[in-house]
Amino acid sequence: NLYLRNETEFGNSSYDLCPETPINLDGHITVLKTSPTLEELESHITNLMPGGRFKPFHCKARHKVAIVVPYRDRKQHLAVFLQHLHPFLQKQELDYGIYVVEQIGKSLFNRAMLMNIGAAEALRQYDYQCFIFHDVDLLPEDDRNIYSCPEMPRHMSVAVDVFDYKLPYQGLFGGVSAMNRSHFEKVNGFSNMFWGWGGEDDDMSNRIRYKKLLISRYPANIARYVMLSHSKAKPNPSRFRVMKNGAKRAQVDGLKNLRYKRVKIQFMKLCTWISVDISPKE
Ligand code: BGN
Repeated sequence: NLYLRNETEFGNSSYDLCPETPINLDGHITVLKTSPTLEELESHITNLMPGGRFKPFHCKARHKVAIVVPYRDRKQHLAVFLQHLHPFLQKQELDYGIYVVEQIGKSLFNRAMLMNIGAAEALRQYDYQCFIFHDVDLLPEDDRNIYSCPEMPRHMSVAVDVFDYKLPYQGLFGGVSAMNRSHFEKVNGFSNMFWGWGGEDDDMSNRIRYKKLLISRYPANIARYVMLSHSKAKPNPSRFRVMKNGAKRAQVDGLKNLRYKRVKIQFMKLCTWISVDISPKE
C-alpha cells in the first residue's frame, strides 16, 4: 500500500495520507495584485473554518502549518495576500491556519518580535509543527513552492521580481521563510531587539548557523515571488550594533524572554487576527 493508514486516530474509517506531492498543482500561477476589500473577500472564500483554518477534505494532511504574518496598516495588501494564499495553500493539501499579528501603538515596527508572538499564539490554538514567516507584500508565483518545513530551515523567497529574480546574497533569510517547531525552539526564535527596518532576518540566519543548521532553498525557477509596491521603511540605524554579540544574546533574547500584551484575538473568516501592544524595554 502506497499510502499509510492511521486507524487509531480515525477509528474504523481508514483515511489515507495525502500524496507526498499534491496531484493538482499547476506550476506557474497567475498573480493578481488587486482584490476586493477584506470584507467583500470574506463572502467569496467560504470553505474555511473560523480563524482562517483549513484541512484537506479527501486525505489526511502531511503538514500542520501556521502562516505567520507580521502586520501594521496594510489592509489592501492583506486582502490581496489572503485572496492569493488561500487557494494556493489548499491546492497544496496542507492543514493550515493564517495568523496576522498586528502591532498597535506608536513604537517602531518590530517584525521579528511579531513573528515570535505569532508562533507562540498559533501554538495556543493548535499543534502546529511548521511555521512559515511571511511578509504580507510577497505573493508566490509557482505552486510547486510547497509551504512545508523540510529537514532544515528553508528560505522561500529566493527569486523576487523587484530583485530581478535573483537572490541578493547567500545568507538571506528574509521575506518568506520556513522553520519547523523544534528548530525554531532550538534557536530561541527571533531576536526581540530589532525596532525598525533591517537586520532581524540576518540575525536569525546567524542563529541558524550557531546551532549548526543549514538554510535550504527551492530552485530559483520555483521559489519566485511578486512584491506589492509600497513606500520604503526607514532603516534602523542601531541594527549593526544589535547584531553584535549575537551568539551570546541568542541564549536569552528570543522566545525565552518574550513578553507582550495581547490586546485582542479575533477568529475572522479568513485569518486569526491578533493585536498586540509591544514597546522597547528601557
Ligand atoms: C539587508 C538587510 C536585511 C534585508 C535585506 C533585503 C541589514 C543588516 C545589515 C548588517 N540587513 O541589507 O534585513 O532583509 O537587506 O532587503 O540591514
